Amino acid sequence: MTGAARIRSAEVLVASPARNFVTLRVTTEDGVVGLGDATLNGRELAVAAYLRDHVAPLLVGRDAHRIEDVWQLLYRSAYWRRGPVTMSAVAAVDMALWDIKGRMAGMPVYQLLGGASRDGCLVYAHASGADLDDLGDSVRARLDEGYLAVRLQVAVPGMGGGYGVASSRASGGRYTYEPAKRAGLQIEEGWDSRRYLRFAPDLFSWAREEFGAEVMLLHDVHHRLTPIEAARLGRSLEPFDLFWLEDCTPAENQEAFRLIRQHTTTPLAVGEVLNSVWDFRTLIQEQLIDYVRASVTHAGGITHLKRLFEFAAQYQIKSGSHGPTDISPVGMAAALHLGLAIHNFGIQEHMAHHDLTHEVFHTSYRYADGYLHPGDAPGLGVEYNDDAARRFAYSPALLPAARLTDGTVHDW
Ligand code: CS2
Ligand code: MG
Repeated sequence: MTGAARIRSAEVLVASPARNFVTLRVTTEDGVVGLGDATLNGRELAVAAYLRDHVAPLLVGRDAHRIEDVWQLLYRSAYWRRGPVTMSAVAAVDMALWDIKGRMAGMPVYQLLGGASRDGCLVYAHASGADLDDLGDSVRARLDEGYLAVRLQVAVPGMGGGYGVASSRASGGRYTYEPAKRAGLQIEEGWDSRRYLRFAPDLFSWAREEFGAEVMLLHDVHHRLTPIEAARLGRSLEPFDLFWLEDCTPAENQEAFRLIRQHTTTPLAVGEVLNSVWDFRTLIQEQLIDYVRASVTHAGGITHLKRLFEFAAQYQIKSGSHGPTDISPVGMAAALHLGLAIHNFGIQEHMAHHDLTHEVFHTSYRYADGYLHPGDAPGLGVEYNDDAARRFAYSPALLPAARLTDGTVHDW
């Protein structure tokens, strides 16, 4: 095989710089290194074992250049298809091979994907608060940083908390929302859909009065409503011109969105827990949503997510990649390379990582005035610092559970 770049090793790196991350490092016989993100929040070690025990032995000796062939091999020959663990493992390999190809070509990955379709990727930041005053401070901080789009989450009065509310100020005075908690027992939060549905229009009416018409406002319902409740929410928020309403009901039943769509013109974003193009088939073909929220890290890597976004493009649906702190800087870099290259880019979530995370992951993407650019370093542009990583041992962390007032487990 002329020009082959044989794989010498595939190592799984688990570290917890401020939060847990699983990283795959693929090295060729010539010493070219590629990184892939394999972090599945709260279920990290399942992907680490899948990669270490079942995928790494398959990779050694293969040609790192054959990205499509390796993708198809991992997807088809496992026999067991799809699912978050499998698709995150495949994603990590795919990212690492794109990284290697870019480094060998001396080009940033976005150039290999067809080159830039825009100057930078529009991003949205998070703002949250225990009440509207607190939320106001958080929004103003994001606007001062130049963000043009902000996601608003606030505790619902009388409900004791709510999805997406930051519990602490992290480094640099930033509010970062970290859903996974390093506690022995799983944290449980309360939920009351009626209170929430009454309060949500007040929240956005306040926000428009406070911050004006121009700023793009987003909101995440985190799968808490039934389809008809979601339809009502979408309709009640129409006067406030949301950029999108996210995960208003669980999407395993894709047809549920037909009902929501009949009732509201509020743009809908779906899919951070989905991982295959098949999970989106009805949502896309029937034009039931406006933004695809899948991520490079959980939906089969650059190769598969590109396919999914191109499918969505035929129906005028745009990308809106998931980008919380539980996607590592490697996953974020990959999302930015893909986002810069595709035509139907919509927006990218940007929940800035903790300073400790950047001690392990050195990135070359850059933020300015509401946009992120992946940078022009060869490959994905991220380096992994082993010495720093050794200081941060894995520490189990769990996502919370939600319970209704009567104690029934609800969707979180
Ligand atoms: C959220 C996430 O970013 C988002 O939109 O829904 O913070 C989500 O809760 C976490 O990624 C779960 O791991
Ligand atoms: Mg979300």
